[in-house]
Amino acid sequence: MKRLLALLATCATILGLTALFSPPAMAASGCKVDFTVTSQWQGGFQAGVKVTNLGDPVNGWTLKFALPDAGQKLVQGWNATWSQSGSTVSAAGIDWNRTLATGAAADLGMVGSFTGANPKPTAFTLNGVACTGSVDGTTPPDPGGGTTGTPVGVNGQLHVCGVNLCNQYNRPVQLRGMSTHGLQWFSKCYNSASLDALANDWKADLLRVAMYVQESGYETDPAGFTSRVNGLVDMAEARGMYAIIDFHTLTPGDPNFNLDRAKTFFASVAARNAAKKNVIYEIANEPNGVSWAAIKSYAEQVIPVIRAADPDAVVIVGTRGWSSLGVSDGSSETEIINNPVNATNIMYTFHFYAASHKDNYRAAVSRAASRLPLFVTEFGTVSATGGGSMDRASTTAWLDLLDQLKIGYANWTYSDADESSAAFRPGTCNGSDYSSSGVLTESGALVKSRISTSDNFPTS
Ligand code: IDC
Repeated sequence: MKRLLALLATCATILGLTALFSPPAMAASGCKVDFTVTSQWQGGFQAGVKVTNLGDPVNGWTLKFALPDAGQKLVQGWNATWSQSGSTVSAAGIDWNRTLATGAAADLGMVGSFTGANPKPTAFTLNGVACTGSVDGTTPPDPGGGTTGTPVGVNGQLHVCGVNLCNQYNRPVQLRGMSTHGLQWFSKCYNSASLDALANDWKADLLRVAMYVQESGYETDPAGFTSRVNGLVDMAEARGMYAIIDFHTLTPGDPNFNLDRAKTFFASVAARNAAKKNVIYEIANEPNGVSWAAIKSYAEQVIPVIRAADPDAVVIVGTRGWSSLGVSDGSSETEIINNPVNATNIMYTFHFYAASHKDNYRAAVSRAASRLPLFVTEFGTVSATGGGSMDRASTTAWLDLLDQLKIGYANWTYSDADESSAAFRPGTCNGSDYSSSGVLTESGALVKSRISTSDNFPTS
């Protein structure tokens, strides 16, 4: 009987009747095009063309559109293979942007000539399907609450799977984003304009909210800081970004010093944010001068408080020696592997400052990555003081390694602090421009160029 069915299936395939034996493939298609004229002059214009794939992932695409005037010509185009036939312009994806996951976008650009009043093209299609901003002509489902196609919209609730962070399709993802500076000092840097820039220009997946506990932080005004953190969680959520709530302990280095404060704080933020998909909890920034056993004991008291209120969120646990997996204290990741925190759905923190932490730290991360789920919740391109010169070579080596291992990261800092680790030049946060290249420091420019590349999050 089996053989007969197989024979029938083969005949059907030959006859092109596969559809009788298997359900028809229902590929969802849909796209959105943002065509922005960035400059215009007598008879010419330059435009940015952002193509977002709203349908199933595509491997190879052609964008087509019609130029409104007869005399209008494509003069030059970039980030695609461009051509013109009559009034139709075509742009085909190239090596590095030919694959577009659901929600992924390619940024193209063109220069055109025109004679009429309006250079804006019409009738955009992607692989022959009209780009109406919806999927198959219907209103797209909106998993992210107004944030379709964003990191949270695509990935949904995260969880730890093996040594990776996985999305709602149970596939590993790497989140790349920025850390705030201390909220007690740099609140003015976190507003609608700066978070829009982080989501739209930096294309960040993640905002780490660094709430210092000491140094004029949480301990001085628990209610005020708790509410500031919640406000930033909401602002990240509205833009489809994840938020890491960082209980930024630093001095003293023993997290148990703040155990009661941690329980109070996390009980409150976990209850308040339990229904959200974008929250990750980081329970101790950088334990130092303290044993792994003491950190583990702290974690095993704080994690149940979070779980009681928000059972499915990922929790990240700081490690010994300023979250160096113990390396800065002359130890190593083996103390954690041999005595892990007794909890599920957790990751361990690793921090580095590229000018201070090099090959032996990279070796530790490479070894640990196959045994422990790791998240680089903080790193600097400079020295561990947060200042000094940027180390481009070491930063690049680090970020290449993290990309390869799919380890998420957040850079210290998305602020205009007068120190070389800051992404913005001093004074930037007094204004409203967070987008132009003129406001970036050397570190900001490097990190932005790394974070803003396409995520290609897996969706099946
Ligand atoms: C630094 C800030 C600096 C501030 C200091 C206060 O950059 O402006 O005066 O904290 O404690 C860390 C810490 C992080 C440090 C950063 C740079 O998590 O709080 O920020 N760093 O020193 N670990 C390694 C480096």
